[in-house]
Amino acid sequence: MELTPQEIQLFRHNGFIRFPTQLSKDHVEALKATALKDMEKGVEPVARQDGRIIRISAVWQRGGIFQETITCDEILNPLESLLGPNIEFVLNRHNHVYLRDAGSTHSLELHRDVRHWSRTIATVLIYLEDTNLENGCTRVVPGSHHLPAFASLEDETIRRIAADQTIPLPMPAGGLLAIDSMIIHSAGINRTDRTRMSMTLGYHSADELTWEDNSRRVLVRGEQPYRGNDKPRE
Ligand SMILES: O=C(O)CCC(=O)C(=O)O
Repeated sequence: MELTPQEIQLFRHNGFIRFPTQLSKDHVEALKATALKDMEKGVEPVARQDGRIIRISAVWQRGGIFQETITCDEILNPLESLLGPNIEFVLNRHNHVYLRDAGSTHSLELHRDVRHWSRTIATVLIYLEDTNLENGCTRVVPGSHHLPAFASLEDETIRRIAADQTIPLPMPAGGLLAIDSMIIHSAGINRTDRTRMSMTLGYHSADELTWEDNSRRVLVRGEQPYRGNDKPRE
């Protein structure tokens, strides 16, 4: 399903959009089961907090259902409305599944994923469990992707403005949230005794000025056209 011109405009204006598509219940259960198995077995690379595995990284490289999810139509069809027909998946930003519990501290601080609008990515958050105010749904500052590129969240005024304007975005299991990664955002605190699992994926349009193969990106839709003006004429 494509996005409407209004949804595309809202994404550009606000810096986020809930996709009209969702992953099926079966897909979510299978993905969750595989991620939990990798966590139980400690399949590297993983991140730990207080000895517990709270994140599995390099999910593209794990293949199987992870790659099926990264390339599924439920994500790539609406993403194509934002990025155009040639889409690359970014291996070295996100590319992970988080299991957040009450003790998790990762990504709780308001932040941007990238530092400049000329190099932003579209991040898709896939919720593998319902997220809400209690278990720490994602929080965003609408429109903050337009703030000056190097507005630093270490600056006290910017931090106060961002904190005052943050809104929570509850999502159902299987729900897909796309953000412009320049948007100021964070995960919320999980105040329950249950987990909150989500997968985070970064995409951008295929770079028409990059000539060499880039081993840190994978083309997941369309083609890789080179349009540099040094291209030999046919
Ligand atoms: O999981 C979330 O709600 C936000 C994740 C996040 O901020 C990040 O991965 O940069």
